[in-house]
Amino acid sequence: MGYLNNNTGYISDLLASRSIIKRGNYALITPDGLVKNIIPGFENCDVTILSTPKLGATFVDYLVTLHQDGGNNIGFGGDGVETFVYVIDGAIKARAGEQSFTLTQGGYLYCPPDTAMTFINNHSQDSRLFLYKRRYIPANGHKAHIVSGNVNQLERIEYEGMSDVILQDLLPKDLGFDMNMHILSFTPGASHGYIETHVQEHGAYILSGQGVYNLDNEWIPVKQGDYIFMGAYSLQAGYGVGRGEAFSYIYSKDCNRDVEI
Ligand code: UGY
Ligand code: MN
Repeated sequence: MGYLNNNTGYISDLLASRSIIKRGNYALITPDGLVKNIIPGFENCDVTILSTPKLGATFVDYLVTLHQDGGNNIGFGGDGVETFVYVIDGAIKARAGEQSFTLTQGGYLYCPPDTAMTFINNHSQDSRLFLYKRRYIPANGHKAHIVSGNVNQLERIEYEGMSDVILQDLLPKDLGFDMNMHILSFTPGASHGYIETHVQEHGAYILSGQGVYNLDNEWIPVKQGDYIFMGAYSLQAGYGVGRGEAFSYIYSKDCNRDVEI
């Protein structure tokens, strides 16, 4: 195990961190404390585990850096576990059953629970991935299927009537899917229209910009490279701040299922 950003050894400043962990409620995980995890099947990769059931999530998120020829060749997911991969930067070749895909920056692949995915970075520059898995919840008469696309080609939807907040839906609105992935982008000064309080969970990776985020009614500065877990009922909303880039994050959200009692 080692630190992800290779920032190890003697330090020249005070030990401090912006990360916050409130198990079962929310977490802000900043890049500086992230470590590399060894996971069977992941070769020549730096894998960092983010949300897990130990934090209170029903899903697992990972940040993966693939070095040359790095990847997962034995299969990630399947056997009842759905998976999703998003290319933050770089380019990979991925497979889902018999189908193969070339995914460049903004490219993504969803595999339903009966299909494991494999992927490889077959060139010399590193590629970085946001990776997700969750045990699929079936619904009678409906089925999920393989989906691949690129966010650079996706429709940009004005979010809840606000032209400076843009939503992109990465997966179909289809009852076969028990989760979706979205990207939400705020130009500086834009915000949610209200503080959300909902049963659905999110794992959000900040792709660009800076924001001030309300987590359980604490306003917290966040920026590109930070990761946020929002548990069920965790109060949440954000403002885009800064001078340039949109504050933009990719996030998962469970959907289309009743609550088990
Ligand atoms: O879809 C959502 O629940 C989303 N608006 N939540 C969020 O951005 N924290
Ligand atoms: Mn939400």
